[in-house]
Amino acid sequence: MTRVHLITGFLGTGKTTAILDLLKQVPTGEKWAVLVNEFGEVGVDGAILEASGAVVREVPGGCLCCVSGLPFQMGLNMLLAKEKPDVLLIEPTGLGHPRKVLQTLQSEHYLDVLTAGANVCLVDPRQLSDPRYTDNDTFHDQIALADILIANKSDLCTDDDLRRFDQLVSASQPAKLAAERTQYGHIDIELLSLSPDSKRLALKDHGHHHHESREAKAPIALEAGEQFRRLEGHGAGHHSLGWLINGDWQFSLAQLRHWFDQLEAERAKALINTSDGCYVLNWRDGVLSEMPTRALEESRIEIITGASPNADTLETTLFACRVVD
Ligand SMILES: Nc1nc2c(ncn2[C@@H]2O[C@H](COP(=O)(O)OP(=O)(O)O)[C@@H](O)[C@H]2O)c(=O)[nH]1
Ligand SMILES: [Mg+2]
Repeated sequence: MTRVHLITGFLGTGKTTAILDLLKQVPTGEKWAVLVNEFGEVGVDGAILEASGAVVREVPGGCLCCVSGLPFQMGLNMLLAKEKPDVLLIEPTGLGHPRKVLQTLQSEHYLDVLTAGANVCLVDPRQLSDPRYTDNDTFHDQIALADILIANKSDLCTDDDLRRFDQLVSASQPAKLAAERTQYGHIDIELLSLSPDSKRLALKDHGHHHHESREAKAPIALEAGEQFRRLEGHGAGHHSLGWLINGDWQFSLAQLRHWFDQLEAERAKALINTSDGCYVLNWRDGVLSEMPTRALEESRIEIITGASPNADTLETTLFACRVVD
């Protein structure tokens, strides 16, 4: 039996960071795997997790709850059959609704292979006073369905932000199994051994507006000789714009920083080959974080915006950051 945990949280709250940290705590002899679903078409998180050596399966393009179910189930079935992990962590897109995923995992089909572990929701407490989040049903449902609530990014929070988080926890019905403040997604692996409350899934639906139906596709890669591919998508009131770029292309890190500085978006991330080496670039609320990573076969960039992005302009300015010798 594989114990499965959903790691939820809105865009950029620190889900991938938390998973990377949990994987470092896995006791020797145990096998943990990750299934990651991204809103964008290009898929960056899967590659970030893979670069850390984790067993990963990726379902890009859409929200797990709305993709017709099949690509998700196929991804899940293949991962379970091939890897037989002791524990499976699922990172749904920050725009995704967890209920359908939980229902699928608890369906008859998986009775013999999966046991429900505690579900974790990461919250950036600063968002608790921001109507962009507090007016969003998915935001509330992610919190309601979680067994464990984590206040991440506490280094960036004011006392008021943290107080709002504490109030949220004490007002939660049924009570949360655990609630913690943390930074950089650090969660004690022991917390995941807590048994979840099976009644939580029966909670009233906050009124999930089904996103436009989108097919999740298999993870994509460039064809031999292909230089780049641009991929666009939309759903849940958001747009995704991304590029897969031949790994031979090198970008100037300084110029990329400038490009991100000019960016107007909800979220952006990249795995990219630069003249200073390969990097994971993570952009959120105007702040860019940089982390060196191993050599890449191809670069991947993904932007999520509210309004429809000007893809041609963004592409021209992005490609102008390329170092051509
Ligand atoms: N300052 C600060 N940054 C964080 C913390 N946790 C994560 N981050 C950064 O937030 C960005 C988004 O994190 P990520 O794990 O990709 O979020 P996800 O979209 O929920 O998977 C990354 O640049 C992280 O390094 C934290 O506790 N404090
Ligand atoms: Mg992520």
